[in-house]
Amino acid sequence: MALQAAAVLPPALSLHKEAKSGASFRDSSLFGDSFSGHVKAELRCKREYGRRDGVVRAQVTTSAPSVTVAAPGGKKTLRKGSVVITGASSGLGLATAKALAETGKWHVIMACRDFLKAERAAKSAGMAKENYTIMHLDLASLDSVRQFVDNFRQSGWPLDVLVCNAAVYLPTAKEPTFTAEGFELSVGTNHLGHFLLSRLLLDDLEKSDYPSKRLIIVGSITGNTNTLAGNVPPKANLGDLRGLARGLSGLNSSPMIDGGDFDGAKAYKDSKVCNMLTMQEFHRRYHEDTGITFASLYPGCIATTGLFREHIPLFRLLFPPFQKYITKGFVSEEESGKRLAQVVSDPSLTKSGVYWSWNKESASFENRLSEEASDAEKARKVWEISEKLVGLA
Ligand code: NDP
Ligand code: PMR
Repeated sequence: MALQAAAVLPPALSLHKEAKSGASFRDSSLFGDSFSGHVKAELRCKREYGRRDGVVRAQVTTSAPSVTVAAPGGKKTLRKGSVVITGASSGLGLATAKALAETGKWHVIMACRDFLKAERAAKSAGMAKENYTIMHLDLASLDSVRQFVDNFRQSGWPLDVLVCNAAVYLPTAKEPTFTAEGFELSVGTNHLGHFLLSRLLLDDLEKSDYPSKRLIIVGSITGNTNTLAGNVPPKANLGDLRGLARGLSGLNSSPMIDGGDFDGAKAYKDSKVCNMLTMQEFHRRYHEDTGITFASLYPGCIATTGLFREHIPLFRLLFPPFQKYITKGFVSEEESGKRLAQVVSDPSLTKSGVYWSWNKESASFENRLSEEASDAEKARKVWEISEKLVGLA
């Protein structure tokens, strides 16, 4: 029946039969549907926002984003899930978008700062047009984050899962650079941009009728000092948060969370600690009331991604073989994408407040965070200071 339905409908209205529930060492310079008579299908106008030459442009496409169908036997089949992934134009984000899109069970909203790059990336990854929408988001601008939220709401897509994945890593920078609002760029983008985005989109997640709603923030081993990788200097350390409390502006205060001198590699690792603390604070504040699953993860060392674009060429040459043959922590972009896609959609990964990792057989397990990355009092303080910085308190 479902097949017949799909055959008579235009491609943009094809229905998806779902079998499963979706509930389912400084100097580091070297390494420096089933179908019944009661199908309710809606044609919605989708606007895809692109930015070229600084101009935000709107494109209109049609598709059927949300088809929930009651089968005659009373069994419900699941509509397509709708997932927003930040930084889906390369690396882990793109691989995850591709893995989810390929299932035919997910529509991926690729939230990216470079519309054209994202479009090319989706095409070259072989993603079918009806499985994704690109929307502009620059996490280094809080105005852009707010604009994205408005645009997303106008688009009509539900929000079932939000993946905060985008990041910058500036290990060779001698001087700090800043976001539009004047926050040091790594913490401003990786933590504060995502903090505002996820706080604003929490309502949208809560409204979703999808069986398993999830908010996922990508963490990392390098922010966890209970690991060998996390002990490679400079180590993550948020200190007493004095720099964060003063706004990371670098003007009359430090650009670093702990109030110290600027260090790009440390700023990245500190931002990952903030990401992991934020996920746990979300869990404590909202899981029980909303039923949303909050999770973080370390996807493995994806040594080939654009994250290392600012590093010296020798590092980029030696880092992949070092991780493949020495630490054996290497994971391909494709494999890392499958891992994050699991955290998005696997019915067995619904536990909230978990930091997921994978063992050598590529099986997921609940990992332990470092003392600092699991410090509830610090998480509360980071939350409270961050909400002031982004204008929520
Ligand atoms: P990539 O550089 O390939 O991807 C990062 C993405 O973030 C890109 O799409 C980039 O956009 C986007 N981005 C950067 N700045 C902004 C911004 N201001 N606004 C919107 N998007 C932005 O790196 P990875 O895929 O490796 O990193 C993805 C995540 O995985 C990060 O959170 C990282 O911390 C984490 N991670 C990575 C590991 C690794 O070994 N690579 C290990 C552990 C965690 P653009 O394409 O336009 O540059
Ligand atoms: Mg690391 C089991 C050992 C292990 C793992 C899993 C990683 C992951 N790294 C390990 C060990 C080491 N690294 C050792 C022994 C060294 C000293 C030679 C080392 C060095 C090193 C450097 C210089 N490693 C790095 C760098 C980076 O610049 C990367 C970084 O810290 O980015 C913030 C990095 C990484 N090592 C990893 C992972 C996953 C990274 C990328 C970090 C991230 O995205 O969080």
